[in-house]
Amino acid sequence: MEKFTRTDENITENYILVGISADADENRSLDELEALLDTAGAKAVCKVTQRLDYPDPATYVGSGKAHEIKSLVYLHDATGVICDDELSPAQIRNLTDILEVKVIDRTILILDIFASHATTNEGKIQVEMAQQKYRLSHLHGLGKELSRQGGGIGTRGPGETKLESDRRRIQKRISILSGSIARMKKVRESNRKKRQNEGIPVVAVIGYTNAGKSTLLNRLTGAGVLAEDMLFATLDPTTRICRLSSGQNILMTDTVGFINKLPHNLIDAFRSTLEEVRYADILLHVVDVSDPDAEAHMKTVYETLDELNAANKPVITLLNKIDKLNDNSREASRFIKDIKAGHTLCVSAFTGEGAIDVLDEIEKVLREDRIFVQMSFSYSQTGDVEALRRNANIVSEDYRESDILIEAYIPRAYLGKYDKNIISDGKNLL
Ligand SMILES: Nc1nc2c(ncn2[C@@H]2O[C@H](COP(=O)(O)OP(=O)(O)OP(=O)(O)O)[C@@H](O)[C@H]2O)c(=O)[nH]1
Ligand SMILES: [Mg+2]
Repeated sequence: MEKFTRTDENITENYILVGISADADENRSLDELEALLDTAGAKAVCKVTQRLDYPDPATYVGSGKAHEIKSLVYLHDATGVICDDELSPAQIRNLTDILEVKVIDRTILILDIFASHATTNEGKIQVEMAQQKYRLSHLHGLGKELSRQGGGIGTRGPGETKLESDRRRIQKRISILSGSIARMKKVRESNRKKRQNEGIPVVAVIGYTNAGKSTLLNRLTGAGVLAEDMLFATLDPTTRICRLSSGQNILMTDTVGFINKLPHNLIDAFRSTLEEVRYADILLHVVDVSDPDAEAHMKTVYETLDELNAANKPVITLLNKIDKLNDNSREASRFIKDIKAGHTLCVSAFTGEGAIDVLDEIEKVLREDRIFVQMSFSYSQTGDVEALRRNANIVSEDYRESDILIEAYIPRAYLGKYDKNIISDGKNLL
């Protein structure tokens, strides 16, 4: 896919970026906002940070600052102003009155990028759901913007019409979308059940956006997933099969990237897609170690996992992009510890350095997480025995008169599945 460029109108939008920070000299969040803006095809002309602990409830920045920004708008002939946090309807209204240009926020920008990157029906519906919810909760503030002609950030995705300012219509649309999302959730659940019955372990590749998740999936499985230097290139999870050196197959799933201040409506709307993470056996956490904010990114990833109730899983952290580091930083990166991860490796998904070790590490974690069990199957359950052979290390099989007695190391995750067959368990492999 080509990098997203504005095709719906032939203008480049120029924005003034506004943020608040406890430390006004360094506001890397605004650099990230600039990267998001770039991904959306617009340009940052100037960045303004005000030192504040909390946003001003009326105007986000103080009203004096807002008037300063107004002169900057004239100076740079800016199309609009974008604030680095989600604004309340009142903040949008008041700032628009002062600045007399379009005022948007980080949430609407992220929603806009998601809208233009969603390719599958499921992805599109989920993004629209988040957008409609945002519109519904910001109707008072967005009144002017919604009827504005000309489009631009915040108006892509579901067709922008005057009717969308009608609360009831938005609510009706939300209820239609909820129905579709519930149906898609059912399909996902039944697919997941099928996969669980086949007993192939699932490894979810997670991490901050642009960390190299898709590049890694491509490297390990030859998946051919779009990997680009842009934020949120991947919205729809791709799952590929991958064979470990022991011969065991695993499923690897690429996922949507996380970002600081990821809008809650988006997390909610994408919950069924993100459930893939919740039901994975192992999380492969990809970190761009060449990014000066790598550690803050890891923190954001774990906070998002918490929100998804997916925090308590074996994690293998990959310090990726080591090819971009000089020898000294390479050495230093070996000391970066991810305290939440049981295993940490340095890799380059791009050059392939360390990629083989990743598969070996997955194998090790899968083995660690196995339990020795004795099981009994009736002769009518030979299908289950067949499935067991594919995902367990069988120690012995005894075809007795009334049943088949099997001793095996099975993944801990499958204890529940074979609940009725297990006679005794307990002895760990390692
Ligand atoms: N130098 C270098 N670049 C890498 C490496 N891994 C990924 N990249 C680059 O980083 C950019 C982002 O890679 P992706 O694989 O799309 O990242 P992602 O985590 O899937 O990103 P999203 O889907 O947008 O969340 C691309 O330009 C890749 O070529 C690496 O090991 N070294
Ligand atoms: Mg990706």
